[in-house]
Amino acid sequence: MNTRHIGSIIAAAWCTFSTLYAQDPLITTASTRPSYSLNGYWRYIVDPYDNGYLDYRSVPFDRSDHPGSSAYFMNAKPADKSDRVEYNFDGCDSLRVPGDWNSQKERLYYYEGSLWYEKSFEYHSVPSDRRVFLYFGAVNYRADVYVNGQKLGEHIGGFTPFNFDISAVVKGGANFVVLRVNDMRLRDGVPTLNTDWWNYGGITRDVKIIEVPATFIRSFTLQLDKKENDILSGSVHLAGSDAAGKTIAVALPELNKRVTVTTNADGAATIRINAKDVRRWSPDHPKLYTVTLQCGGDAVYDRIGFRIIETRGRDILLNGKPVFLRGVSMHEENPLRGGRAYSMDDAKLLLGSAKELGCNFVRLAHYPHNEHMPRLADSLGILVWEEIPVYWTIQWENKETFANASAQLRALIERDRNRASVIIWSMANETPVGSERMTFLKNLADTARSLDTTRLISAALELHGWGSDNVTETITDPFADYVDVLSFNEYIGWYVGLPDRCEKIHWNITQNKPVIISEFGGGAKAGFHADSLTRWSEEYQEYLYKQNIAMLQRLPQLRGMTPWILFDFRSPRRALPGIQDEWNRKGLISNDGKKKKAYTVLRNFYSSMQKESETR
Ligand code: GCB
Repeated sequence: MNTRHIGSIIAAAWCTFSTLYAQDPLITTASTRPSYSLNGYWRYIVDPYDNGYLDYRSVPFDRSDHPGSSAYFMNAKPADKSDRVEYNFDGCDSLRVPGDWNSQKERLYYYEGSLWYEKSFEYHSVPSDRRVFLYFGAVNYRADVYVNGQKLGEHIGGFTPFNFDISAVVKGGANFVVLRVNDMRLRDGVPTLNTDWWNYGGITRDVKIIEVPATFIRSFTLQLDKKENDILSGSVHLAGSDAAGKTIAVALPELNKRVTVTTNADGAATIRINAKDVRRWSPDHPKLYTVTLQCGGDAVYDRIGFRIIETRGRDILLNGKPVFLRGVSMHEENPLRGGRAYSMDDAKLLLGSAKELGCNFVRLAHYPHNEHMPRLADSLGILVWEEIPVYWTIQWENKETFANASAQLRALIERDRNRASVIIWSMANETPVGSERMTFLKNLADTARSLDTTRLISAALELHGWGSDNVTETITDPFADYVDVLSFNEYIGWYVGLPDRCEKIHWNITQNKPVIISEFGGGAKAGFHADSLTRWSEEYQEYLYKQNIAMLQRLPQLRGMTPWILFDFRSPRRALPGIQDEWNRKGLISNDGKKKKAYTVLRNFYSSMQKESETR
């Protein structure tokens, strides 16, 4: 057989193979369904050369045409243990799931590459009228998933949920799941090679098994209708072979409301419920209603708040009233424990700290955070900006990169579209103006609008030029025309001049839209005190905040801000010894929980804004 022949066989096999690898549509009703948790300790093997995945010709072992012995598959569990030539999970060390590997093992602190996870679990035999799904909250960055030695598929993107139907492979008794997780940063990835945060690898969010009837409620959404404010409108989607013509009962028991809807040929139905006596959700009254859906043997529920968010000229209106967004930016990191945040307790630390600062708004930067965050924000009454990791320099011209970004955006919207707290979908952060980037972002914004008409679109843009006088600030980015809220990052007093530069700035922002300052700030090492012109001192950062706040109050369209950032956060870009030590020090609170002087400046400003809004 000549080489060309082998190549074409491989190519043909690969095509069939990759279509098999599609994951199942996301079950957005997963969070409130009863489930069997696979959280806990998983055994692991570090595999920097990808030996468990690729043979010595770099061909994946799990490709259907691969002639290799199963003994070389990381996922194989030979009946006779001696079959396994190179690998064995027995006797391996364990990692906690959910959780990143970098913060759990010192030797994995800087590790970027492949790591294999394994967990054994007992299950019962599944009746033929039930379906079983394996659900992951998120795995950073690429996951290859195997159950009982059979590959289910792959998922790309480190911050969004996904699930696989395992009904055909799970069995009564002992089972095992194996994941190859690879967190290499990729030029064509989303995000790409360069970011200002730690690339935490691993199974970073909850893992669970969900069992449902053969036909089940895969997703539903219910919101106050933006056009008809006295109607709750939404949709429901069934999955399964028998999804057409099904009756679904939708109820809000607290208000004695109940309607039934019937699914169309695609298993979908629209919902309309009279909303006259529904109390609106707001930060002051974060009222949530239990909404239940029942279809045959399947029943789901969610806790949902109902509110209207819109813009009028330069105002952001929440339930028809202008609102000022007293915000702060945050990463999904628990600096006190170290590592990626993943739990409700972590969410309480992050959102509780924002609340204590006087915030009614947070920016969850720079990627989708775990689902506890918007759920807790719903019940605490905090408005939320969510974003996808289209950060700095994505490959704008690459169709696969777009498909990747768009898949992350879709999964985020699908997951959080019932969260009243979430008011803004952000498309990108600090991306360079250019025609390919414009098409990319415009297509993303169109995607978001096609999926959700009830929220606002934004992106963290940059300031453009200072005019001939060197102090006139403008936004000339054409993407400004496509957003509902104009947001930009500005680092006057840190990357641009000293803090007193703020006094000279003249705003010339001509767009008739509300403005949110998505970032401003500067670094300070907690406990380092000096005069207000000494960089890294708390006094410098304090002065910078005072100057910026005074400057921003002269911006007529200012309707909110999310200064950078609540806590110091880990970043490999921040090496300055004795000061940064791999922490970005722009936090208002240090990584050991100390409030810096600038914290008080912002808290006082927010408390004055809050009083002003109460007396209006
Ligand atoms: C930015 C980025 C943010 C960085 C920050 C900084 O503009 O959006 O991700 O961490 O600046 O500290 O430089």
